Parts: sequence; C-alpha cells; structure tokens
Amino acid sequence: MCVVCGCADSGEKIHEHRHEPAPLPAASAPQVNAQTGDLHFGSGSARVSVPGMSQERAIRLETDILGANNRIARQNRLHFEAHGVTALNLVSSPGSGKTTLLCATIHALKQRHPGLAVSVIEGDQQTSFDADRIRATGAPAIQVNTGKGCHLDAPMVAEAFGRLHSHGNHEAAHHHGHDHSLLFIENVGNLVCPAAWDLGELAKVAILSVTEGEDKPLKYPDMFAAARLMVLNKVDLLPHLQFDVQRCIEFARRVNPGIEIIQISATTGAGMDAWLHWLEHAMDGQPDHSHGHVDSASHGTTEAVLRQRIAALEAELAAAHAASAGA
Ligand SMILES: Nc1nc2c(ncn2[C@@H]2O[C@H](COP(=O)(O)OP(=O)(O)OP(=O)(O)O)[C@@H](O)[C@H]2O)c(=O)[nH]1
Ligand SMILES: [Zn+2]
Ligand SMILES: [Zn+2]
Ligand SMILES: [Zn+2]
Repeated sequence: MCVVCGCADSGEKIHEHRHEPAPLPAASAPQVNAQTGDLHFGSGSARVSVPGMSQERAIRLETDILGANNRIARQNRLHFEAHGVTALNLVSSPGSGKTTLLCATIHALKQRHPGLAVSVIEGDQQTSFDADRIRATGAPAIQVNTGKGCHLDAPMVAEAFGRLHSHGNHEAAHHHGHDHSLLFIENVGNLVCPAAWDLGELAKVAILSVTEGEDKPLKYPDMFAAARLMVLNKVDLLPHLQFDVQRCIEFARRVNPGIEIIQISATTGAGMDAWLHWLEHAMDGQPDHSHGHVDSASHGTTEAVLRQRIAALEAELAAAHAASAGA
C-alpha cells in the first residue's frame, strides 16, 4: 500500500526535531519469528508499518485516498463505456516487456482487425521513451510522467484520456455496437503499488517475465490477486534459465485461483494468438472466459476453482472483520 512510499500526502507534518529515536507506536511493532528472528512489519491490521503513524491512522489515510481515487475511477469507467473503449491496465515490475508486448500487439491487431482503433497511455517516472516507441507504430499515445510517484492514479488517466480522444458528442460516440476501441494503460513498472489503484479499467493484466523468477506471485501477492490475467513473457528465454513454469502457475493460482495465464514471447510472437484471442473476449466485455481454449491446463475444473475462490474470499472477509474489530 502506498502511504508507505510517500505518495499519499496526509497533509500532516510529523514533528522531526527529536533527540532520540521515537519509539514506534505499538501497532507497528513487527511480528517476530521465535525460531529465526525474522521480522514481519505487515502483520498488523493496516498490513503496513509507517514510522510515527498508528495502524488506525494508516488505514484511515489509505481509505480516504483510495476513496477519492475510486470516485474518479468510476467516472473513467463510465466515460470509457460512453466511448465504447475497452481499457486494460498493464502492471508489472520494470522491464518485464510491457512496451515490447504493446508494440507487437498493435502490429498484430493491424493485420487482424484493420479498422480497430488502439491507443496507449504510458506511465513512467521520467522520459517519453515508451510513448515514442508506441507512436512509432502509428498508434496514438500519451506519456504520463509521475516524477516521484510510483503508480498511475485515476485523475492522471482521466487527464490523459481527455487528450487522446475527441469528446464532441458522447451520445453519438457510442451505442451503435461497432465503434469499439482498445485503450492500453501501461502502468509504472512496480510490482507493489499499482495493485491498489483502480484507474477505471476493465481488468488489470499482470506481466511477469521468466527472468524474474517463478516465486513472484507469492512474494508480491497483491498484484496477482488484483489481476484477471497473468501474461508470462519472455518464454523464448526458458532454455537458458532455471524457471519452473508449472510452479509459477501454481503460485499464481494459490494467490488468485481464478487468474488466467497466457505464456508468450513478445519478441518471437509465440503465444500471441492466445493473447489476441483474450483481447477479443475483453472487447466483448467478457474477459473471464471459461471455455478453456486459451490455456486449457490453466482453467482446471470450474467448480474447484470457484470453491477455492470462495474460500479465499471468506478468509479475506474474516481478516477484514478482525482488522476492523481491532481498529
Ligand atoms: N528475450 C526476450 N526479451 C524481451 C521480451 N519482451 C521484452 N524483452 C526485452 O526486455 C527489455 C525490456 O522490455 P520493455 O518492453 O522496455 O519492458 P517494460 O516492461 O515496458 O519496461 P518499463 O516500462 O521500463 O517497466 C527489452 O530489452 C526488451 O527487448 C521477450 O519476449 N523475450
Ligand atoms: Zn507507492
Ligand atoms: Zn515500458
Ligand atoms: Zn468523452
């Protein structure tokens, strides 16, 4: 969560002129593993430790900030709908291949759906390199630099979308059922914070490249829990790596039993058909497709998946109740 990164400015100034280190509020004390001495600073009700801030304050701050963001995200969602825009939020660590995949996708869609409008909002802390790469394909793109910010938020996307699309007549803009377009939002490379921020997208797509290691879904669970699809990229490099694909898939499913998984190489084009097929479903408004031909091994039996999902949600609900009771 982002209050940690300083991207959530509380407006409160913490008194800095101290002569001794201030004791941490009790709620932020870590959980200590008695055997190993390992420390867990995210075991409190806020699931995060912020120096000088109580768990209750951290929860309230995050709720306020995300609440304000989510209001704009809802407006974005309605706005995308009014324009027949399918918006996807691509999230990953830096360098997983998001822009490479987008460039390859734009080229492939030109062949497959010549009339389809595709545009891109590119989030990075600095530079317009990625937007330049997208514009070189002929697709319109707007770069959004966040400076010190570690994620895109809904107002940034609203501003960029306002500049990408013409907004003459919303009524006429859509409702014919045939003027759909795709909007890719490439988030800032960061496997943590973008998970919490709704931009108004139809779905988050997590890109994981095989060079990052198969344990990432377990180490950064929020991102894989928030994503509807995991694209496992750079599979062309598998012969050179020790990366267990099945283990990675199992880890992703442990965090998010319903997640779909597509293996791809953005540079060789392997797996591209499955990805394009998923995008076509997304444009039909049904990114969760259960007919099993994207990656049949990935679907499992629907009932088992649903049971796991229900169990996970019940556990989450119980934890939330416990947290609010303790707050
Ligand atoms: N071998 C291989 N390399 C890839 C593949 N996809 C991307 N790359 C390489 O990975 C590097 C990073 O790719 P980018 O597309 O810039 O990654 P990104 O996720 O957009 O990076 P940021 O926006 O900086 O987070 C580049 O050197 C790409 O050529 C792939 O499928 N296979
Ligand atoms: Zn952050
Ligand atoms: Zn990029
Ligand atoms: Zn509009």
